[in-house]
Amino acid sequence: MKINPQTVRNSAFKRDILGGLTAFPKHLPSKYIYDKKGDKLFQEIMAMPEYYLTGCEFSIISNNTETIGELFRDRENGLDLIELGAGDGKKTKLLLKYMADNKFNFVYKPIDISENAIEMLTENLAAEMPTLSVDAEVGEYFEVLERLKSFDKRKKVIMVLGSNIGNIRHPNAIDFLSKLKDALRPEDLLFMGFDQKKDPQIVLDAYNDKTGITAAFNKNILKRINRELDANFDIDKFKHWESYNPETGTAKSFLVAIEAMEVLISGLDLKIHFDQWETIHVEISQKYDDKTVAWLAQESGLEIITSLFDDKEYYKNYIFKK
Ligand code: AVI
Repeated sequence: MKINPQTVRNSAFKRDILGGLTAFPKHLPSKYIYDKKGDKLFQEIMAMPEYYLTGCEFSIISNNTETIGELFRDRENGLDLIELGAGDGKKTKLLLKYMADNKFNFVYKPIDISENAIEMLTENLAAEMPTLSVDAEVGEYFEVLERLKSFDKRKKVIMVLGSNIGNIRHPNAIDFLSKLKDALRPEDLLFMGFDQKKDPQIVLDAYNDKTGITAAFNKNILKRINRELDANFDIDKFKHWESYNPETGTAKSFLVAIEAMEVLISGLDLKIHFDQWETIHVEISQKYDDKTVAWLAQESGLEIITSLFDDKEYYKNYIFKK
């Protein structure tokens, strides 16, 4: 029997929504925010002045393009540049341009969970850099990690930008980094962005913009459940709430029910009760420091070669090897 991947995805979606909304306290996986509308809202978030992460990482890569590019280079056999969570590729293009201009022999392999993001990126690269070798894939990080091992004919560099690792808790981050390490050979590199601990107000503002874009992004998960699972969440009855614990470096996004209510999710044959002020925890955005990154690396069997940062040290990109 042939299994349709869309069916598998739908059943994982159903299982995760059911599990999260019947748990106490309630929670939902942030990866489900990213449908077409969620992708668009995330683009808007990245363009907001409060969301410093994108600008900081862009400045790190643009100020150090040559250093990074030359660390990646393999003059003999070339390399595969694999990007997990490629998004719109704006920052990566700086490196791709350097590598293309300096006659690197390489293939760029962007991988993203969003079909929509991959489609837009490949179209855009075909228009802007038509001679580039691009081999894009849609998939979840953990699914593709296994496949990465088969890229063993020549040097590979794996990139995870945008502090995407911050959306998972430390034990899962160690698991993720350990799996990445298993996919690396001694000559391979891992280039990863980690948002840093800083003035707590700056972190809070980044996830609680006055224009309400982040609130709309967070609430998009309820809209998606309404649409895909025939539910009747009244979006206006939920308030976006951000917290940041400067001790642990964990920012958390919640949706808070402003009044008691019942929600029917027909696709799950489920009625859920919300007490007034009951929460749904939707996302964590972990902030780091050098000690924490060194600890994560040690726990995962990785070695830090170097780190690069912006002038305010809000954000750091670390280069690891096995
Ligand atoms: C994708 N990820 C790293 C973003 C973050 O900063 O945690 C998602 C996001 N959520 C709200 N704003 C941005």
